[in-house]
Amino acid sequence: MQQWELRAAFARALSDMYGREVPAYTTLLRVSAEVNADVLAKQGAAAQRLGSIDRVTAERHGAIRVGTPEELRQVGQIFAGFGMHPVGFYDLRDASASSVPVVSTAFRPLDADELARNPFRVFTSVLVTDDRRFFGADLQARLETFLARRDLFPPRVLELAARAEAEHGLDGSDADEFVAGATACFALSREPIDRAWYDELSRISAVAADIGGVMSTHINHLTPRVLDIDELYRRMTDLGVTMIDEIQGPPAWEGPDVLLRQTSFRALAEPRAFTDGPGELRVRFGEVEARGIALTTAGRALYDRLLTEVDARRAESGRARTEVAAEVWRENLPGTEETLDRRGLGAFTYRPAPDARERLAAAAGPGGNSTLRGERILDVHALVTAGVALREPIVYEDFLPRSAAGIFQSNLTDAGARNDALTGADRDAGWLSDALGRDVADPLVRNEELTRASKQALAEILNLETL
Ligand code: OOG
Ligand code: NI
Repeated sequence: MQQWELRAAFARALSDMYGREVPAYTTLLRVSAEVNADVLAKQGAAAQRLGSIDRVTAERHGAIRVGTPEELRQVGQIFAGFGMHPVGFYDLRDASASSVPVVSTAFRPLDADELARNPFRVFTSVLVTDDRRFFGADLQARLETFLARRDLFPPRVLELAARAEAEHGLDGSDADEFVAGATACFALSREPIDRAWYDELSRISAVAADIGGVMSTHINHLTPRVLDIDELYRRMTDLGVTMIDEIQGPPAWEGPDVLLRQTSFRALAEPRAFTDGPGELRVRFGEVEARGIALTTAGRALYDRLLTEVDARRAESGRARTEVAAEVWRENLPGTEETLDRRGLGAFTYRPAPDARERLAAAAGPGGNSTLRGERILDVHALVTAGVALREPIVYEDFLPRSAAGIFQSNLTDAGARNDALTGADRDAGWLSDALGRDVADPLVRNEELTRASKQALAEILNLETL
């Protein structure tokens, strides 16, 4: 089995397991599929502008949380076996008003063809045990001692993962063993939980307890992709599922969808064993997302400015976030893909139209095929306008720190305790890379590479010097 087949099998196995563990997830999958079918019927080809319906239907992201740099390194090895690489650095400690003492990355395929085959990604967080805003020295020591005693990932699974990575796949029974073994690492454990220890951590942060209060990790949620998240939200609410207050990320508006919109609901309490008898915990939830066009560095900077603007106007007027955001969006964001691209805000690739050379020759002026209507071709937009090249949006394959913090936060019962008078611990993408022993890719740089490579290929096919 090639890595993408392993990855697809892993995503399916996790989905089957999560469906058995969390029944509301199955409802979410059904409603998502219904919404997607309706959008496809109504919009036809336009519905598949940001991915084929097959990709979108199979698409999931999961979330897991680990406790130590060593656990992070091991899980990075497992994901590498599935062709999933660390992309992006998210610091949720500062993105949230609640107590969320973690930093995160997402493991996902990097290459466009790998993403098209199966884009499975896992948002992965690691506890920051030395952050004094959350953990005093004594608690930190006990937490680290507890974490050092656990083995989340069996050596055999790690060995198969390393082989899958080195050989870009695995044969027959090894492949099955790897998928089953890796999936089992993320099942909810039946091992009894020490209630006093769990409660002590819960008082600081429910997330800390979920990670450091138990001897195992588990898949925390598994998120399908939907083509109309506003409709999904309405339908789930109609079914009696209490969703969080609003959809996170960009507002609903008439222009192009950019980045990522997400919403979630709290899962039911699940029975868990405790050392002093049976009990229950409510730690998992359901989430759904709609993906839009990725932004460039300039587009992302604009997005971040718009968030600040939305906050400011809300503080002034007390109006609802969604309403204010739609207004700010209309004032500042281009209403079409073309302008998003021309203003350098959206991330796109370009490919030759089916009869690109003929079209270029037909449109070319007297200076030969490096001119179009008498002007030298210097930018790709002229080629798109002349129908020589086709513009294709790059899908946003990553996450948003504010939304992630919102998802964490809205599924917690209380804010926990943090002392902002004390200093935190330094964490950045470099720290993550060192812990993982792998480069953490920067999604903005990655998309720039995709854009540049597509322009270069186009220039070569059309015999142009450069674009
Ligand atoms: C991760 C929360 C972030 C998302 O989609 O933004 C996330 C977690 O709960 O562990 O999954
Ligand atoms: Ni999520």
